[in-house]
Amino acid sequence: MTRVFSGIKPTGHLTLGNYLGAVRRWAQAGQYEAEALFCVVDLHALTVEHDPARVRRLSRQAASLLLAAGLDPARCTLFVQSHVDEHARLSYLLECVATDGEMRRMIQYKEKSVVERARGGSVRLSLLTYPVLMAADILAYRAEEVPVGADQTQHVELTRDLAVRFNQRYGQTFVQPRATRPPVAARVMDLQDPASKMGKSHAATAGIVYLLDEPDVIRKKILRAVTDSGREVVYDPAGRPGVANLLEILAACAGGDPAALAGAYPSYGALKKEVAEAVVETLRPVRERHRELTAEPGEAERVLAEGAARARAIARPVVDAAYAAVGLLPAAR
Ligand code: AQP
Repeated sequence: MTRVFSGIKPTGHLTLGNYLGAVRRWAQAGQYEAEALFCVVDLHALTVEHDPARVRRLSRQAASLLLAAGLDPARCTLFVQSHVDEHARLSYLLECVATDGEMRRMIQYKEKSVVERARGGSVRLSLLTYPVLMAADILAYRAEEVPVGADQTQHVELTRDLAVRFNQRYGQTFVQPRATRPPVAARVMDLQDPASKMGKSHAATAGIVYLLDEPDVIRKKILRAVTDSGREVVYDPAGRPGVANLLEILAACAGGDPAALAGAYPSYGALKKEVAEAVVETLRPVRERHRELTAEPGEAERVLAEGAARARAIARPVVDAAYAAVGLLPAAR
C-alpha cells in the first residue's frame, strides 16, 4: 500500500485553494487507496509573527475542518505536528545534510523574507529552515506520495534531494517521496489579484474564498472577481489569468476541462454566476458537517490524540534509525 503524507499550516482560515489543491484529494483517493497521514503542521505557523491564542484556535479549527471535509479517522491518521517530537528531532539531522544555499533558493523564503523586511521586521531563522522541517515531516514516515498544491512542488523536490543525499552518505534510510498535484486548480489564484496565489495568511480577504464563508459571501466574492477588459470567454492563463482562474475553479468544482468549458459562456458575468453556484455547492457539505462537528466538543481532540499515538509509532523507529546511521549513540531505554 502506498504511504501518503501531507499537512496544512494553521496560519489562517482554510481556503478554496487549500480545498481544491490538497484537502479534497486527501479525503478522496488518499485515505482509501493508501495508508495516509495528515497533519496540522503547527510548528510551521511560528516562522512569522503570530498570536499564540490564534494559532491554537486555528489548529483546532483546521483539524475539525479536515474532518468536515471528509477525512475518516478510522481510515487515516490525523494529528498535530507538535504532538510528535520526531519531526523536530529529524529536522535537526536534516539541517546537517542541507546547505544554506539550498535554503536561500526556496521561492517561498525569497518572497516572504522580502515582505517581512518591508514591514520593518526581522526575518526569523525558522523561515529560512522550515523547508527542512517539512522534509522531516515527510521523511519521518517514509511517505511515498505527497498530495499538495503547485506551490509546494519545490519543497517536495528538496525533500527528495535530502533523502537521496542522506541515503548516499549514511546508508539506505529514507524513501524518496514524490509530489502529486490535482489535474486542475493546482494553484488557485486570488480573485482580486490573479497574479497571486489564494493564500490563507494574506491580509486582503476580498479575493479569498474561505471554506466557512456563507453562500452569499462566496457569491459576492466571485461576482466581483477581477477579470480583464475582454468580452469573449477563453482559457488563456498567460493573457487572461483572472478568467482562466475562474474556469479552473469551475472545472474543479463541476467537472470538465477549463478550455472546453470556456465556449459554453457568452459573457464573463454568465461564467461568474456559474462558478459561484458551483463553489457554493462544493463547499456546502463541508460547512454543514463542520457545524455538526462543533456541536460535538471533544471529538476532534480525541481523534488528534489517537492520531499522534499512531504517528509516533511509525516515526520513532525511522528517526531512531537515522540517528544511529549518522553515528549518534543510541539512548538507553
Ligand atoms: N491557492 C492554492 N491553490 C492550490 N493549492 C493550494 N494550497 C495552498 N494554497 C493553494 C495547498 O494547500 C495545502 C496547505 O497549504 P499551506 O497551509 O501550506 O499554505 P497556504 O494555505 O498557502 O497558507 P499560507 O500561510 O498563506 O502559506 P504560504 O503563504 O506560506 O504559501 C498545500 O498542499 C498547498 O500546496
